[in-house]
Amino acid sequence: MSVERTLLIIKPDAVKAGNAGNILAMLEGAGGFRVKALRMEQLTRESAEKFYAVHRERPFFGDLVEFMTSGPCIPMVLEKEDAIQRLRGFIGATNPAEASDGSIRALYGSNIQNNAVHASDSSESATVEIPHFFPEIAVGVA
Ligand code: 3AN
Repeated sequence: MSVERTLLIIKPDAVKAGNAGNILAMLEGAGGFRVKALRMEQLTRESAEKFYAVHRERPFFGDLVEFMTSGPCIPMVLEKEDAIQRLRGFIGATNPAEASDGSIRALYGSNIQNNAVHASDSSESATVEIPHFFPEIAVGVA
C-alpha cells in the first residue's frame, strides 16, 4: 500500500444544499484525507462533457452534463495511504439508496444522479481526473 492522490468533487446538489462544509469535515476528520488542492467553480458544458466522456453513449449522459453544470461544484485533490479505494468506500455506492450507513452518499445524496460527490474509481481515472482540474498538481506523491 502506498500514499496516493485522488480526485473528489462535491457536486452542485451538495453545494446548493449547504452540505459542502459537512462533507469536507467528514473527509478530513473521520476519513483522514489530506486536502492538497481545492477550489469552487462552475463547470462549462465542454469541461463536463470531457470529464464524463466515458459515459458519452449512456442514456443519462445529457442529464448528467446538465446537472454537473447547474451550479458551482468543488473539485479537490485528496491524499492518503491507499486513497483511491478508501475514498470509494468512504463515499458509498453510486446509488445513495444502496450506499452503506454513514457514507457521504447515504447521508447527503438524493438519487443516483444527484449523489453529492464524485471520486476517481481507479488509479487510471485519477491520473486523468486530477489534471482535468489541477494541471499544476502532481498526480503521484514525491
Ligand atoms: P460513480 O460516480 O460511482 O463512479 P459512475 O461512474 O457509474 O458512478 O457514474 C458517473 C455518474 O453518472 C454518477 N455519479 C451519477 O451522477 C451518474 N449516473 C450513473 N448511473 C446513472 C443512472 N443510471 N442514471 C442517472 N445517472 C447516473
